[in-house]
Amino acid sequence: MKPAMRLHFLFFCFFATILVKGELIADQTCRAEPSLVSDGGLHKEWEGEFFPEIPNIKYEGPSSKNPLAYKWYNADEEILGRKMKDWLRFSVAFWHTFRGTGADPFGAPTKSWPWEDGTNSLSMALRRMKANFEFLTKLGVDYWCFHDRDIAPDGKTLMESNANLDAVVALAKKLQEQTGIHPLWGTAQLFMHPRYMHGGATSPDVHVYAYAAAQVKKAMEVTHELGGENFVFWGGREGYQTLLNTDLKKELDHMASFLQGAVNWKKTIGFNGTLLIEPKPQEPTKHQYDWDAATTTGFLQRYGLAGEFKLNIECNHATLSGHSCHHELEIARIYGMLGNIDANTGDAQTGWDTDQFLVDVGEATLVMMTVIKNGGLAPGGFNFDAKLRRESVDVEDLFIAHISGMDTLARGLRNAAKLLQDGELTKLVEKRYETFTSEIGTQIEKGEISFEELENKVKEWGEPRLTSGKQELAEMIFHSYL
Ligand code: XUL
Ligand code: CO
Repeated sequence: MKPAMRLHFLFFCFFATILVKGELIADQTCRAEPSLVSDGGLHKEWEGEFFPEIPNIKYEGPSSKNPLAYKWYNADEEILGRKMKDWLRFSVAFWHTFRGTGADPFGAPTKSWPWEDGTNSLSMALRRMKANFEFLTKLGVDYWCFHDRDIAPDGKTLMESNANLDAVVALAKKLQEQTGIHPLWGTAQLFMHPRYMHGGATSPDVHVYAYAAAQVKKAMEVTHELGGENFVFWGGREGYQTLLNTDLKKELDHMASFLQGAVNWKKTIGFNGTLLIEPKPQEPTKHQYDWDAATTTGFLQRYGLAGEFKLNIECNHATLSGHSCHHELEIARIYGMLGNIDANTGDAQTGWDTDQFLVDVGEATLVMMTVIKNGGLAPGGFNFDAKLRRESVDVEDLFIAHISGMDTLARGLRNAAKLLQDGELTKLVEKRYETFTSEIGTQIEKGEISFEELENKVKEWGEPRLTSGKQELAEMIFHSYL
């Protein structure tokens, strides 16, 4: 690359990194120059294990001080009649765990995993996939998640990209057969490449819309080929920066046509997985169309797509939209739209998507209350859309982070099961609404009573008595279970 071009490229990297998740950009765009499919002579053979120092992670119970052991997650232990692993269905996100570099808008990558050779080559992608399966096996999880472009390098043409993807998918399939692990979900990455700067499905350029459709078509096919249980749409650049240059109605109509196209393709190829939409309010665009669970459900209903999709709720996205994760999960649950959870958390002092591993047991208990009330998540699960901090650079940190996140949710599951089984909080809530179990309450809920009849009732009853909301008692009960 000429010096001037390199400068230009670095400039792009800097801004792209600000706009999206620093790690993905840094890895796939800044470290790797576009269209890299050759080794650049850097490829070295990899012998033996990728994590020789790490044993298979086992359950040792709450008193264990071993950082490489589970204290709360006991995969085969039954809680409320179901194995913990079946409630939780943990998945590792390939993009963070194997493509995360620790780069941020102000700093270069910090991770230098021993198996990486600094290229975005096909041979590197194949080696990385082997590392992925050793990681999944040692951690003892059954699922993984991927974007098309984080498992295989972009080529110079769509067909070259597809061929790269096919080569990596063939290896992944072999490793899946050996391990019994398969994708919780796959997705198409429609936000990294400059062609998608105005969006994919909502780009004003029909050529870009077509490219996005072709990319999703292929990503759905390989997800199907690998036995993926779901397919996710996170509209990374489906939104706007200013309404002054945007035809809002056209973009929403186009997004709906695109999603309908995906539904049609799913049926054509016989893919039975669930299609999931992942709401997020902002970042990278100022306003993302899938703002939150309620907005996304409204959009799907308006376009007649609600029966074809469910939601993938990500906790850090929930807080960015001004809600709690619990709120987003409950909205999705009561609308019958809860499909999957991207497990992570944000930072109370930081206003963006920090994608941290969840360590707050209270939060995990709230999350698991919804999951239990939902009867579980299958065919969805918990995908760790979470990354190591920039400063965590040891290979064992990758394991510790996942173990910690899994233990937090497992502890949440134990707490939530006990809390719901004991029923104290449920009774408190039922009591608050008990007047609605009266004859009039039932008539209201059935829509069988008019305002006039209600007015007559008030004339008879007089002024309502003030009843306590019992918030502090509810909080006391909840916290006694943590
Ligand atoms: C972005 C995000 C994505 C999606 C998949 O914030 O969460 O990683 O989960 O594209
Ligand atoms: Co996510």
